[in-house]
Amino acid sequence: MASADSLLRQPWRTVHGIPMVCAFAHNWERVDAFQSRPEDIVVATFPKSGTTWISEIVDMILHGGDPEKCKRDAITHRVPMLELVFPGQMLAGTEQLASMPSPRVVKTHLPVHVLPPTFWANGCKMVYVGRNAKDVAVSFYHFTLMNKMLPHPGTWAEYLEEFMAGRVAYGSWHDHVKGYWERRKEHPILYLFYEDMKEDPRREIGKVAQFLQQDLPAAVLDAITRHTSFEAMRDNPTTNYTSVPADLMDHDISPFMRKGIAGDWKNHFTVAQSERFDEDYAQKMAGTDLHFRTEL
Ligand code: PPS
Repeated sequence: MASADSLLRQPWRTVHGIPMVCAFAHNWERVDAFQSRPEDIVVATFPKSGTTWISEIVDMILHGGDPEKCKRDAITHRVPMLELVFPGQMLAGTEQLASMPSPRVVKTHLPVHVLPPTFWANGCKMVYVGRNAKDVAVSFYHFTLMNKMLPHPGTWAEYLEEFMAGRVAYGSWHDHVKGYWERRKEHPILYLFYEDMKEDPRREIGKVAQFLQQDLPAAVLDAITRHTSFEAMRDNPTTNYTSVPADLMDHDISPFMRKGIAGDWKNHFTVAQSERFDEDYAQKMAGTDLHFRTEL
């Protein structure tokens, strides 16, 4: 295994045809060979789509809306990321998960064709969150500036080209969102949208509770809604990622909990970039009935 320093700002490696964070690509057999349990709950997203938000919501639901129980540990430990590994700094996600009691909540950004087959075979419930591509691109750009496990993104204009071409971690946003959208027809996947969660968080939290067969009183739904607001999660050290070593994530460059809004892309895209993006988007999303809102 390479040393930690030699894994920072490295080019992508390729795993099952998609660009992968260099550190994560080492010993990929650990992911392919991972054994799910039927009661596992998978939280799947393209990066920067509200993964941490939905993870906290699911953990709160499973703990009856008790915020103190959810402050037992950092979100990265309560909801381990399947494919994550960084030598010397963090225990691999697969190892964290192996020692967890059920029901485990498993975070992953893997697209449908890379997710280990065991999750499909065991019929594991999945909660997918999609977020409009323009806001994802902006959020991912800022995250790539502050997260040294990823290659340096260059300028915004350069990064946007990479994003559109699917040359970012986990590959094409378009393929990712469409993959789970199609798979939900044959597998228990609750497909949510970040913009819907912003519009009416309590309504969307109710959908998650129902999907997980947790009958929660109105007061508990209210408590979960308050606890998982952007402001509450930004100020909560167990959800705001400040526990990740600073040499990996530098919040002074851009905080993990950055803005938490729908439509921030308007502050970053030029008119020309937006038009070009829309044209490319129309081609890549042609023929699907999957639609995203880019503003509220
Ligand atoms: S990661 O690294 O892929 O797991 O990141 P992820 O958690 O998917 O996405 C981070 C973005 O989600 C925003 N966020 C929230 N928005 C609204 N409400 C809540 N509670 C919330 N929690 C996190 C976070 O601010 C990132 O978006 P941007 O646009 O960068 O602010």
